[in-house]
Amino acid sequence: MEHRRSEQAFRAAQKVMPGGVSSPVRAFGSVGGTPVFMKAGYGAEVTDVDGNRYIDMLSSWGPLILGHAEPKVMRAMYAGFGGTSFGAPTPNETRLAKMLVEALPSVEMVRFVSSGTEATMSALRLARAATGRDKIVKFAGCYHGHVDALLVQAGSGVATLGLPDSPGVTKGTSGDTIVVPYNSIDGVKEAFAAEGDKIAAVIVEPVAANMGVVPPASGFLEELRTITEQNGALLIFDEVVTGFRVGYSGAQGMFDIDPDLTILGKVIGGGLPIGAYGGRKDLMSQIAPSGPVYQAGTLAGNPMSVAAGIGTIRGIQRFASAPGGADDPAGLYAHLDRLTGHLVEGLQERGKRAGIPLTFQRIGSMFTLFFKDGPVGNLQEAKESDTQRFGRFFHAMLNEGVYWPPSQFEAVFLSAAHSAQHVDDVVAAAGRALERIG
Ligand code: KE4
Repeated sequence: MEHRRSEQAFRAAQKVMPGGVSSPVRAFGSVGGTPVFMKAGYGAEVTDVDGNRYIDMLSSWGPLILGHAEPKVMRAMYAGFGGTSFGAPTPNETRLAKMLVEALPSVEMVRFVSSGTEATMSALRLARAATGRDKIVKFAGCYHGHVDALLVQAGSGVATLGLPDSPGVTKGTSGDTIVVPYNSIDGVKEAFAAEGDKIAAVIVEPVAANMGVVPPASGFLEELRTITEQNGALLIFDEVVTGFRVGYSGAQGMFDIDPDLTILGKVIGGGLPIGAYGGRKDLMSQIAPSGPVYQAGTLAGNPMSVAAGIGTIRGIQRFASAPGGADDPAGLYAHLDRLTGHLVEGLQERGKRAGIPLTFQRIGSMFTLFFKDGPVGNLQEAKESDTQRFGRFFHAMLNEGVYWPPSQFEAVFLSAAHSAQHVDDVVAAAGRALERIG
């Protein structure tokens, strides 16, 4: 495959943008080589600036559950408003807010922002204001956006005060964050035993996707709900990835748990910039202007973003093969679960043929292929993966015309636009790639 134009584009980009990209993971840092610059996407396929076509396994890190440039979403985006932004309220914001409230039983009110990071930052501020407490518990390997308070790494020990995980994050900021291994209820209990009356909230990816896909251990989320309730702390589900991805009611619907606050993004904007946080009315009504907790945004609830979000959620609701008929949003998720299951079965079979130890962890249409033997239950186990071999797999797949997520610690996301033929083609390509990397 020819990547001359991407190489030129990357050289030009590096002159005026740090690392030549707008977000670090796009720079292929963990897989090596020159990032591919994209020109267009349609359905399950993308085309790069050299004209190479790929089956897209990234779906823009999750938002595009209906595929690229889905016609109804594109029409909704252009038809739904009379301009790009007004800085004034619009009816579509209320329409999208109502869709979220109807889909998520724990959410009575939402506020829109422009990214998942902003939504997390605002939810943490609200949790601290509502409880009058400062400390936050997070889990190693979970990523919630580049919020200072959460760019912390675990120290030694099970429940440790966070250490700054990036220059520019102050010890003061990270000192209010306690880091616990994912799936470690003992760690959570230890944190509450030590600081229970100071902990404002526990924030968790209910299905972790940023150390690769790591499902919650049985009972983990239920225990978090019980411990936070017993200690007067809030439970925050970061559903930026899982919201409208693992099911119409997200992971909270899948596991039947009501968090106090929920963070959303990605799918609810259909690929346009968006974030949202929501929860009980008694909490959300504390957000300005109805309450004292300040949060604002010039482009929050942007007309194009909310129109694309409405178009996407309506597309989910209408999905043709919905067994319950037009209004059974579960239809898309059952279809994607079957399709992704076939893909993973095929990949497992090819991995066995190549004699390469692989572990697959999947929830619905999102999964990670770990280059290691044995389950991954937390960050430490994820880091046992052979990232060098993953890098060779990534490039072998790229040359086969399959755009895999450029990091071992991310997830593959399928869409309604992926067909059985796409799945067969990806399995065949993986078979050749795995043989080649040996
Ligand atoms: P954004 O600020 O990127 O919209 O959302 C941050 C965020 C919050 N919560 C979870 C669970 C997330 O996964 C993310 C962002 N996800 C990454 C990919 N895993 C975005 C890719 C990137 O950073 O370029």
